[in-house]
This record gives sequence, C-alpha cells and structure tokens, in this order.
Amino acid sequence: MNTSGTIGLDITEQYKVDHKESYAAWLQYKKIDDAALLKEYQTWTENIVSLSDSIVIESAQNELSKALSSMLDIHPEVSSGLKPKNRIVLATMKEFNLLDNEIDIDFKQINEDGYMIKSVSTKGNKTIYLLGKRDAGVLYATFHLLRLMQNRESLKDVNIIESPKNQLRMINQWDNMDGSIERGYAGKSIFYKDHSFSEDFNRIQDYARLLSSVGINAIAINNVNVHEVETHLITASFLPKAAEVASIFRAYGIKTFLSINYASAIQLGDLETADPLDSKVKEWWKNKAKEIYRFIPDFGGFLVKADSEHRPGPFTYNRNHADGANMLAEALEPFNGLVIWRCFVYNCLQDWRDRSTDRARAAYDHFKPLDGKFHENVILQIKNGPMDFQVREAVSPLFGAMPQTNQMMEFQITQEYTGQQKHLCYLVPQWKEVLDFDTFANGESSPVKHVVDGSMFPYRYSGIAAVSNIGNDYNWSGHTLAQANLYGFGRLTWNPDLQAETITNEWIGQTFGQDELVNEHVSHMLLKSWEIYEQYTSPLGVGWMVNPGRHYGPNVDGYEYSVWGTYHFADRDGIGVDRTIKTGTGYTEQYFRENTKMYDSLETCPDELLLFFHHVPYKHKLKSGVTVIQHIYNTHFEGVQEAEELKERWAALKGRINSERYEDILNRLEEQVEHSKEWRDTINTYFYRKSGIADEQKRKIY
Ligand code: GCV
Repeated sequence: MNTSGTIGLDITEQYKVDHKESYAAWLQYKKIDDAALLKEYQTWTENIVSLSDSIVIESAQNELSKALSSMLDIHPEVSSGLKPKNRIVLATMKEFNLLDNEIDIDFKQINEDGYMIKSVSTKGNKTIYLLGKRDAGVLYATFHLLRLMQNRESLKDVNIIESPKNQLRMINQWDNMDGSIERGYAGKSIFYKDHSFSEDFNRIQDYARLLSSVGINAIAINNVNVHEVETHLITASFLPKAAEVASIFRAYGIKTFLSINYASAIQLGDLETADPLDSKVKEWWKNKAKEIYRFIPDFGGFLVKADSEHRPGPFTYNRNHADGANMLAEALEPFNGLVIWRCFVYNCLQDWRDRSTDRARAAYDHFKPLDGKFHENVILQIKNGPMDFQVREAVSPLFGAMPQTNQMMEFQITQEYTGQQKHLCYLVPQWKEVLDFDTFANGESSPVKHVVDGSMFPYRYSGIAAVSNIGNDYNWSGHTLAQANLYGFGRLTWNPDLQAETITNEWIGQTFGQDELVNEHVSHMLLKSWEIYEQYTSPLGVGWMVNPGRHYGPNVDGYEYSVWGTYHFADRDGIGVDRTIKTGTGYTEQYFRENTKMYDSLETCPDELLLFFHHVPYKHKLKSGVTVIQHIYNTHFEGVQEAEELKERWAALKGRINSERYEDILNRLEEQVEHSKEWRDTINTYFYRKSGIADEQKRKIY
C-alpha cells in the first residue's frame, strides 16, 4: 500500500527515499568524497569473482553491488572465473580448495561461521579475498569489508581472521500478530498486521541485512507470550507465510524459530491435556514437528515461556521444567531442532510483604536442581539478572551453576526499564559488565561470557539472545541513537572481548561519517548515557520505582501485582532489600562462595548494588564517603545536569548531521531533560519526606 507521496512506491521504498539516512541505519554507503581514497577503492573492487554459489553468497554479491555503486559509483560485473584483475574474490573453503591456490590459506584458523579477509597486491593486480568455511562466513566477510570502507580504512595489507565466540547469536521478537509489539517503542511490528503476516517483506529483508551485518544467525519471530492467534502460527494456516519469512532470513544466514504455546496440544489438537509425559501429547508434538519441517526444512526450533506470568506449562500436571522441555526436544531432535527454554519463571502473585520469598531467588531455585536432566538439544535462556532487565541489578547466579545443562544469555535491547527509547541509554557498557562478571564457577576467572560461549563447560549449544528494539518506525528504533544498541548487541555477541569504545566508534563512523566532532560528541554521549540514566532513576541497584504495567516514568512505590508491596522496602529509617543469609532472603547464597562473601557483607558489597543486597539506614556511609540519602540527592541533581549536557553536546552538532536525524534526536533529548526533572523531583521529594533528612547542600527539593 502506498501511504505516502510517490506513486507506485510501497511504504518501505518510500522510506528509503524520504528518510534515507534514518532508514539506512549503519548501512549508509555514502559516496567516498576523498578523491585519492576513492581511486584506491575503485581499483581494488573493479571486478567481483564469485567461486561459490548459494542464496547466501547471492546476498553477499547483492550487498557488494549495492554498496559499491553507492560509495564508489562503479558497477562491477560478477563472474565465476578467476581471470579478471583487480577483483574481490568470494569463496567458501570447498571451492577455494579446489583451485590451484593462488595464495596459502589455512581454514583451520576459523570456526564454522568464521571468515578471512586478505588483500594481496602484486604488480598490476590487486585482489581482496573474502573467504569463509561456509557461505555465511563469506557474507560476514563482505559486511566486514564494507565496514572498513565505510570507515575509510585502507585496503592495503588487510589480513583479518575472525570467528564468532558465540554459537547462537539470536534476536527475540516480542511481536504479536495484531501488529503490536510487547514492550515495543518504535512503532508497529514489521512482521504482522491485522492478525496475519505483513505483506511488506521488503522491510523484513532490510532487517535481515542489518542483523546479518553484525553476525546475528537466529531469530524467533513472535512474542514469547503466545496468545490465541499466534498459537496458530505452527499450523497450515500460517506456516506457508512463516516459511517465506524464514527464506528471507535464510538468505542472510539466519535461522528462524517460533515461540510456542505450551498448551498447543489442547488448543490446536483436541487433546484434553498438555501433560508432557502423556503419550498422545508426545505423539502430537512429534507430528507437529514433522509438519513444521515440511514447510521450513532448516527450522531452528521452539522458544518457550512456560509456567510464568500466567503462561501454561508442565506445572499444571505436576511435571517439572525438564519434563516439559524434553518432550519438545524429542519431537525436534530428528530434525536437529532446538528447544530454548526460558528461565524467567517466578510466582508473579507472591505476597512481597512476606520476606521469606524473594523473586530474585526463583530462577535458581527452579532450575539448579534440574542440572543434567535436560536433553542435549535443550538450552536454558537466562535473563542477565534475577529480576527483570533493571537499569542495574546483580548478575543471575544461575550462570555457571549448571555445568551439565546448556545455557544461554538473554539481554533486552528494547529499553523497557531504561527509558523506552525516549531517553538515551546505550546498553553496551552494561552488557559488557554482565559478560565480564566473574562467576567463580570454575575457580577464579570464570566470567559469564565463558559460560555462555560454551568454553567453560562442554555445552553442545549456547550463546546470547536479546529482545529486539525495532518496529516499523522509519528509523527502526524510535530514538535514532538506539540503533547503536542493536548494532552493539550483534558486535558484542560476535566477540564479547571487543571494547565498548571500539564498537561505538565503528557504529558512529558508519552511521554519521567521519566528522571528528561528531565522533567525539556522540561517543561521549553514548558511553555516558547508561550512567546518566541510572543517576536520575532508581538508586544503588534497588531497581523499579516505575509506573506499574507501563514501566515508564517515576512511581517510587509502584508495585506490579498488588496494592501492598514495594520493591524497595523503604520506611522512615532505611531502604533496600535484605538478601543476606542471616537476616534476609538468603539469595546471596546462590552465588559461588567468593561472590556470596562479597555480596553478603556490607563492607565488601559494591556501592552500586548496595540496596539490591542490603537494607540500610539512610545515614549509612557508602564507600564513596557520602551517605545513602545524600547519594540519592546528589545523583538526582547531577543526573539532570548531565542530561542537559547531553542535549547541549548534540546541539553543538547542528549542521554536521542531516536535518531529519538531527531534529529527531534533539527532540528526544529535550524530552529526556524534561522527564529527568520529573524523576529527580519525585525521587528526592519522596525520600526527603520519608527520611526527614535534609540535603546537605540545601538544594531545592520539590
Ligand atoms: C514478554 C517482563 C515484561 C513482560 C515480558 C516478560 C518476559 O515481565 O514486562 O512484558 O513478557 O518480562 O520476559 O517474559
């Protein structure tokens, strides 16, 4: 449907014209304006030689053609013979090894998804080799080459050897078939509309390009909360369309997964039970798996939210999570399919006033006793923290606690609790902290990243997933700078050892070009933004303080499930959740000894998580030397100031960035400043009234 100006263009094509830069995200492919560099690039890329042939290689060729014509104004021919000079050669190991090799290449240096880029210059002939073990590697190499060119790197003597550290690099869409997106802040779904699939597959292909350019290789295309209509996704009514979507992703090396309703056997199958040990239920799922694979031969598998927040699951039949997951795993096993079973399981109706229960304990309590009981093709997907994607919370103690059970990470790119893409909050620094956290699971130096990359324990499958932040807004992510979170997630998942600064600079160069001032300001803004958001929102790891349901805007006592609870236990004397062993919920004991000790003691618990682990008087002195109450006042005043500085830094870039992106971002930053004041005033007033302790600096508290 054409909803905008130019006759004959669908809405996505129209976006590419009207919102060119916003839509292109980091795949801008701007014309190279430095004449010498342009000449150099043109020489290296005169011809494209493709020794391999597959739909993924075709995507690589198309991307090259698109980028080279746009950046260099050339339209190289694609041929399959090595003859031409000055060429880019695309090849997988198989075809490359058939040749009487021109250069020495050792494919043992890379893993299945890895690649090599090598540029060789001899007299009168320049060649860039883009080589992968498989075709996906060739595509990743292509995107890497284009990244170098977008960042104006020289192509002389390039010798890159890259392998992803994580096997599964996955995106979870929380898209519903009515077109809405749970916790989506960037418009409607690009996948669905009016209880069916969207017709705009063009948009989905561009999404696939963005994902593949940062190495994503798996996607679940519907919300983990599977409602009535989505339950039917695994039926013949929708599988043909799902298969079309899967074929778009397949061409970019991305496998498609579906979230399923655990009670499907009842809802779709006329069975009276969904008991995982019931033979009819088992049979039903086996047949269902066969049917799905007829439509999607390389189907990835199921993503499952069971027995959590009112979703059905094995508990109804007195079965545990292993029984539940294994039944599905058996159905998928003949096709090499996976069951990704979420550990976000807790009793959302628990009475929070009863301090012997603690939601933070739930995942570990449920899953740890089941270690070793899951089938080999089951992976447990664990949220980074034990609560729910707060601006700051402890790392889940489940990581590393199940050496005999495949585990993977779940991050949230969509900014549910971190400003909903109205506020700037760049999450790469947070994710890095989580991945670097030392679990001590295998002695010292046992970081989370080595649990989820499968190197610490012999996991057959593992990796990192994240909830997407995109929708059908013309800039994909609502806040244009939130594109950096999607980019950063992919890059970090490919290699968790990359520095946040490196990822940030890569993204800025590709997105905004090479202007040094732009680079300096945007880099500063992104890298400081998480800390700033934390400053004016909930303090010292206590979390929440948001409006229930919507999870946006300050509401200190806001509590999700009943009128009685609070998440922070603040009274007139103090604040924080006592999770210690002796006097609290005992949650600290779920960690390995070193971390238990660190968190259990007030002396060693880090300031930033103090209120996550301890209930303390307002006058408790932090390691920083200030009291808790003074810290609350200080950070809230400073946070607003820093939000204002974000806006000023951006304003200083006027004229250096195309006006649409400049204005869009400025508007969001203005809104952030205003909203940060509301946060400051709400929080400061609440704690001033609660504690009766004045601000030492006598600033005005409203
Ligand atoms: C998809 C939180 C969110 C829910 C989300 C849930 C989950 O509770 O607020 O919207 O549901 O987490 O991760 O399953």
